[in-house]
Amino acid sequence: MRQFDKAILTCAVTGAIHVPTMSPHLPTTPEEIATEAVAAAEAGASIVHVHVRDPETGEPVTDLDLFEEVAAYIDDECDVIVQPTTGGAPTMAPEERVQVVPRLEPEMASCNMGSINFGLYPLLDKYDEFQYDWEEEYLEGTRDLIFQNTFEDLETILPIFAEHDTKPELECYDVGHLYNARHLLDRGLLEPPLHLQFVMGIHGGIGADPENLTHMKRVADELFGDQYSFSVIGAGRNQFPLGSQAVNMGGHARVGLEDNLYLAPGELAESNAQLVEKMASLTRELTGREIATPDEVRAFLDLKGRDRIGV
Ligand code: KMH
Ligand code: ZN
Repeated sequence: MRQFDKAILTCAVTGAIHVPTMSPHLPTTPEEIATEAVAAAEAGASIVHVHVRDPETGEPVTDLDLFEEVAAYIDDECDVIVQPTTGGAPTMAPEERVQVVPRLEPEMASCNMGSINFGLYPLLDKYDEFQYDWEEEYLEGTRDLIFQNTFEDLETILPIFAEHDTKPELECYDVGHLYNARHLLDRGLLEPPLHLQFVMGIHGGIGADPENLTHMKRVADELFGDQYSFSVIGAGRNQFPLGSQAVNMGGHARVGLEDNLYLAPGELAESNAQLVEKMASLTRELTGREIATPDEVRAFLDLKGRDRIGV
């Protein structure tokens, strides 16, 4: 693993897993998403991971004008690294999801390392009524859905990242995805060093157990030696336990309402910034590591820089 004395905190501000019924604090309009991202940056996030939603209904969309509006607002306000999703929602096709890269030409974007089941339907059991018509159908639809990221998709998508010098953050939902990344590295479709995101606790991916995080790192060490860094997403209530373990292991952590709606058991987070503040304080207290600034992350990950983004 590449050593970095500072910890990188990413904030994923809205995503495509949660629906508006689940929290009144989930940002959905471009203004809300952008202001939440700026506040998260002020709280210590060096990277903000961004999805967009229909401003009227909160439904996840891939509207490039919305992405552009959000990115432009954030860039005007602060120097955080804006990382748009190319995962979009599990319901969207890969060729549609990647279009944000040529449009924004961002410094980084997420890139999903394999196809998986992505079951959001268990969340249905927690709610009796839904605010919008689309929500129940959207969650139920994931019972029979594959989040598609085939080798052919990756062969198409990764050259688009390379063309725009956009660093892919490799979302790995299970151990096999690490081997997919090694294969793509061997074929020259990925360039070292890699920045991996271990996504743990999605229904269809690896479970969010501490032993599994140790195992993911052990396999990554074997496959990539000192040519990779990693961050961890612990879905739901696993956000802080796994984030803390990750920063203790010398890795990095992602928090935010995309992955977890709660500040503590039974207590909804009122903002993304609250989640970042909590992770920053846990990181300092548990490890003594300081939180990296966006420019320190740019240098560590060798990003092209803000002066070369499209928007
Ligand atoms: N939604 C998370 C489980 C992406 O947007 O490309 C992982 C993620 C992937 O954020
Ligand atoms: Zn995402």
